[in-house]
Amino acid sequence: MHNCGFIIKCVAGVYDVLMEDNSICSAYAAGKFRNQNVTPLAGDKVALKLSERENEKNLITEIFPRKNALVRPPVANVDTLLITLAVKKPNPDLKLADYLICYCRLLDIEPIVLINKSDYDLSAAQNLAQQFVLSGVRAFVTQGSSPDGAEKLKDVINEGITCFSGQSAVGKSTLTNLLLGKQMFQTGGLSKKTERGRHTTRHSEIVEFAKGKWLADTPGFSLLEMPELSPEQFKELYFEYSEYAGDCRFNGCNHIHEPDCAVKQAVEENKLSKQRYDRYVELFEEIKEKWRKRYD
Ligand SMILES: Nc1nc2c(ncn2[C@@H]2O[C@H](COP(=O)(O)OP(=O)(O)O)[C@@H](O)[C@H]2O)c(=O)[nH]1
Ligand SMILES: [Mg+2]
Ligand SMILES: [Zn+2]
Repeated sequence: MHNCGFIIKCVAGVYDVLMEDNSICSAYAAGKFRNQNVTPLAGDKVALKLSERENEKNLITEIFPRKNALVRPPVANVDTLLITLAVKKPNPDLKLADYLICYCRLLDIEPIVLINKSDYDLSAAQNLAQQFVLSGVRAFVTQGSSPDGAEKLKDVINEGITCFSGQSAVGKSTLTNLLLGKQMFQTGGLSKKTERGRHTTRHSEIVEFAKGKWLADTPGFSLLEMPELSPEQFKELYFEYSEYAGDCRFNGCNHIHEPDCAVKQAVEENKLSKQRYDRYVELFEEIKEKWRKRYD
């Protein structure tokens, strides 16, 4: 008998599949996946062949087409990435955030920027958030150390699957606990050992924190796992520049050294974030350099 479900957990090759009747079915991947070099992941919608006899296992027989799949955490069909920054301690790595936004757009994930530790400096947090809002990216100020914002944060996150990313110590575990309403994780970086255990590629889990909203239990989406972008690809991922690019004098304008550039004009008029534009110029040059040397 065939049935469909949604993988919510994988530990050492055993999958928990949420079935249409809300029951959870324990299942294994059919052998054919190994030959095809694919692994079912948390977040996958799958078809199962349920056991008809004792001693027989429930088998995942089909994986429905994915919109995307991350390497770490190993989760498929991610809808939202919470790019988390701190106002300070640690100082925000804004280039990392910009880069992550590019990859989100490449993978059809909505980036949402969270400026955490706002208790240190609320107006600095709001200014940082504004840079992203001017770039068409939703951004919110948060304070992991207070439970007050939890409901609002739950509301702004999309239905589907969400994952945290960002530098160490910005507050990812703290905010995860806030969303889940329980101490799922130790915070303060004291749990290196246990968290490393969770981070193995053999474990992944998504947890429902509000109706239809699922959170991956480990932060991820590291730059190391991403394909290298060509300068051309990189530029196209600044969606907020596309609406001006048609008015640049040169076709294929990179919005850097070219005269009569509508993007630079919009930056001067504060229609686009100057800070994010300055980082764009730096990142563009870095990516161009790397791309040129890619076969060395
Ligand atoms: N002042 C302040 N500290 C916070 C806030 N959120 C988290 N922290 C603290 O920052 C430290 C690192 O947080 P953690 O969640 O472990 O960061 P992670 O490495 O990103 O998972 C911990 O000591 C938290 O208690 C916040 O909004 N304000
Ligand atoms: Mg953590
Ligand atoms: Zn231009």
